[in-house]
Amino acid sequence: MHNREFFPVRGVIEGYYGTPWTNAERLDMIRFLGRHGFNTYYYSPKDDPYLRERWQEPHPPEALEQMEGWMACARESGVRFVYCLSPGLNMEYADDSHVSRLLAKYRSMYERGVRHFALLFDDIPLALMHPADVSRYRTLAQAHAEVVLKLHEVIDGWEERVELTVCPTQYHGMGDEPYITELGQRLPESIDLFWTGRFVCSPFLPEADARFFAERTGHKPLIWDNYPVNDLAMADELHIGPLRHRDPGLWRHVAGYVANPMARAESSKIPLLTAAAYLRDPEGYDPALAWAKAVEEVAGPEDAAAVLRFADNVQGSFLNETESPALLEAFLQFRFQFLYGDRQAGLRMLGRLFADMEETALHLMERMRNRKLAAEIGGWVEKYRHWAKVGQSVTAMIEAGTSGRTLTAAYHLFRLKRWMKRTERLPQKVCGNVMKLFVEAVLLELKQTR
Ligand code: LTM
Repeated sequence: MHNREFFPVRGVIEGYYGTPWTNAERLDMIRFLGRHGFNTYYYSPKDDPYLRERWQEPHPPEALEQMEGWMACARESGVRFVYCLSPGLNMEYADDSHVSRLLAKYRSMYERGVRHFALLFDDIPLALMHPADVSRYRTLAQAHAEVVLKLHEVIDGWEERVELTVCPTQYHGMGDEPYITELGQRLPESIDLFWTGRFVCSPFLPEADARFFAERTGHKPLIWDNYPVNDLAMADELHIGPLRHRDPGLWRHVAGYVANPMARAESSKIPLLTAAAYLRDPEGYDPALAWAKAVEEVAGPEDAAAVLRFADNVQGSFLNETESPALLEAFLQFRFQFLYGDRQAGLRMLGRLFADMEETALHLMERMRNRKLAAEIGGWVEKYRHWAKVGQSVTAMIEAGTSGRTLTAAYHLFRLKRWMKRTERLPQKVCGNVMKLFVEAVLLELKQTR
């Protein structure tokens, strides 16, 4: 089957908290999306105040000028540009002047050429807050449906065809919660509803969940996948691992798939390329294979192996609990060699492992050709280099200790503790708990054999 037939909407929503992409990054990303089979880009950074807190005010002229550039770039790239507003922080739904201002803002963008709009009600209270709303509506869903339907009726009468997508306030869960069921049932099927799966960040997106959501709400969900985004509580994680655990048959029950990326635009391209592979062929999608290709494309063939070696240690996320699998396997092999096999061979292997780790870190920091990628992942690579130093101190300590050089062993123990302290001060999540547990196990062993 040709790729275009699986997911009608294949998009990216710039929908994270944090510094929005720069003008150049956004233009580059829109072109990248067009080249890789995506067909939609949603402009919705949480930190553009003119989309949220100050939704009633016009965008400053320079911002509008840039926006026209994004729209032109999207047209040339075969990508739909979707203009999103999130008025829910302070909108009074019962106030007709608020609804009129909302319409006026959409209309002003229509006049600039936008034909795809979204109204986002995420991350606001799941309750009516303004006294006038409380007295007019029975439920929040009723208020939201009224605003959406008014908007829909007006934009439906505009000269050219316009599409509207809505993000409900309850955008995660099963679809049978009172708010979302009511909202879905009040809105026509032609309006897509965003849904992030059972959770805000869903480790799995099963086909059956999407089907259930569609049955309860009357809308095939438009997946808003909160991967690779790493904002707020996830800020210390670097999400450059592949997309995982999205059912091969998901496409049967959804209106489309939209990924929320990281503020780090260049690094986001790696997981986004794996998402592109999934969208092209969900049934045949192989995360490891797609990942290797994605890294090669973004980092370039000369640096791909180093990026993959490093990236193996930053895979921990809500999508993947396995931390540093290659490192863990090496430690298990070392333990076996040290206790039951050739002790010296085990130590040599450990020495090589940590020397390679440091060399990989230096390669990425100093010699990687994609300098933008190097700058974006730099903090994590630095932590990886710190772990290499910890590992080198552990190895030297074991070597000295097991050959009776007690003073040297004590010196390396001192160095180890210093590197551990420095490393643990760095907030980035690298190697999960694998290095720390290895060091603790060695220190415990040392204590017991004293
Ligand atoms: O997921 C949705 C619909 N809204 C927000 C996003 O803006 C945010 O980026 C993600 C991840 O923190 N979580 C949300 O709730």
